[in-house]
This record gives sequence, structure tokens and C-alpha cells, in this order.
Amino acid sequence: MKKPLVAALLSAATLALAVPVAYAQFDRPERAIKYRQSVMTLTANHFGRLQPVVKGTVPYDKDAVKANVAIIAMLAPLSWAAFTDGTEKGSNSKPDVWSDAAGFKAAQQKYQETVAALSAAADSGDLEKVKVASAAVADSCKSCHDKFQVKR
Ligand code: ASC
Repeated sequence: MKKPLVAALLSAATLALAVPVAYAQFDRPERAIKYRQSVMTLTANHFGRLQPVVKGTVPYDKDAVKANVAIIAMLAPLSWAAFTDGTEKGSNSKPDVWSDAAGFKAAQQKYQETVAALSAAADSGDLEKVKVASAAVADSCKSCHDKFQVKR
């Protein structure tokens, strides 16, 4: 690939990640907490809709899975910018979110990677791939919540 094209693609990718962050402004700590909890609520809801499918208790509908995964993927980068300084108290976040910022960042990246893999699996239309990718997302959710959340 030509260098300008690579640069353009990279800057587009950076922008796609940076925009929700740049726009996430909170005038009160409660609003940042509410925002990140709302992202988690929606994510849990749409991830929850996939569970009967991967368990095999409802038939696999490729388009329905893709629609839910698209919502999860859209939400995946949004909550992190709401873990602002000044919101250490008033939610179920552990102090580790702030004291182990590198660990929290790594967990975010891991989550986003598993969600990207789930998107690819959903696009493939292969239920076995969706099962594997969904389990990886669930592991990533769980390990981050175990580490960074007081109670579940
Ligand atoms: C959910 C949810 C989580 C994860 C986690 C997976 O639906 O709310 O935090 O899945 O339970 O182990």
C-alpha cells in the first residue's frame, strides 16, 4: 500500500476511536457514572440476547446476531472516557481503575479485541465461530469486572 493511503487509513482509525472520547464531556461526576453504567446496561442487554443462541436454545439467525453484535461493537469504545477523575466514589468501580490505569487500559483493549473478533464471527455466519468469540467476550467482561468492580 502507498504511504499516504496507509496514513489516511490510520488517521481515520484514530479518529474513529478518538471522536467518542473527545465528545464525552461531563459537567457532574454523577453524569459520568450514569453514562458509563448506561453503556454497561445496554451492552449487557444486547450480549444477553446472544446467550440463548450460543446455548442453542433458540435458532441461529445470522442477521439478528449481527444486529446485536453491531450494537455491542458501537458501545465498546464508549464507557472508558467516563471513568474520569472525580468519579472514584459513587459507583461500583474499584479504586484500581485509577491506581492501575495501565491494567485498566489493557483490559479495555482486550475487550475491544474480543468484540472485534465477535463482529468478524457474526459476519461469517458460522455459529461455531460465534460461540467461540462470544465466550471470549464473556471471559473478557468477567475478568475486567472481577478486577475493577466492587460487586456485580
Ligand atoms: C454479561 C454481563 C457481564 C458479562 C459477564 C460474562 O451479560 O453483564 O458482565 O456478561 O457476566 O461473564
